[in-house]
Amino acid sequence: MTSKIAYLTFAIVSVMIMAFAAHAQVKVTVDYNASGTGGFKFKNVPAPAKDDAGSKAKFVLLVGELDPNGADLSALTDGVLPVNEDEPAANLFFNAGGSGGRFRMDLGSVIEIAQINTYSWHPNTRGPQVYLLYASDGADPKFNPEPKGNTDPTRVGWKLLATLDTRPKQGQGGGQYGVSITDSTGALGKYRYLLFDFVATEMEDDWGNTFYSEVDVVAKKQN
Ligand SMILES: [Ca+2]
Repeated sequence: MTSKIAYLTFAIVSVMIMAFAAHAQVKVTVDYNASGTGGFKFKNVPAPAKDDAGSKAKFVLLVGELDPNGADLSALTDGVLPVNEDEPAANLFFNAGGSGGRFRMDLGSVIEIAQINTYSWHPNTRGPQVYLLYASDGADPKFNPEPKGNTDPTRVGWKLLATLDTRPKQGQGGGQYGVSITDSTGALGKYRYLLFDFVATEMEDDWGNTFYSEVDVVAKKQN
């Protein structure tokens, strides 16, 4: 029994090291305004853009249900932002009581991506962002464009770009968040598809699914 546990520990540590090596260049910048600002202006993370490369993306919901009190997936790229801290109709969020969900964005063609930025706003536990982000150019012969259920995207042609969690160590984390995912080389890579696994910030009550206001995909400027 002891040796089995020791083996498992070793296996987990190995996976963590490999994951670190594969994604060492990806940088996640998190910015926060406790009371929020009009237009989501942050110190480091750029304010949301209207004409970014994600603005015409097509969405497919793969796992989970959207909350009928919120907007649909297209609200993530419409360039329209909530003007106050608790505005369900201006945000995308998964259904009350659920643990989150998964959706895919199709950018229409392969583009070189410089940044992926996500924005959220809520007065308490639905403010912080917790998600996994995968990307693919669709070229892998094993590529599954719609991995559902418990399918691990990395086994069907997707690359895990980032895992992030902006929850504070203490408190509910209410406020406005901007997250920017970049790479030290200036580009995250060439991708057509993005897959988000949004995770609820808590399951102590039914209100843990984050109010996401916008997702921007910034193409790398070509020389
Ligand atoms: Ca929006």
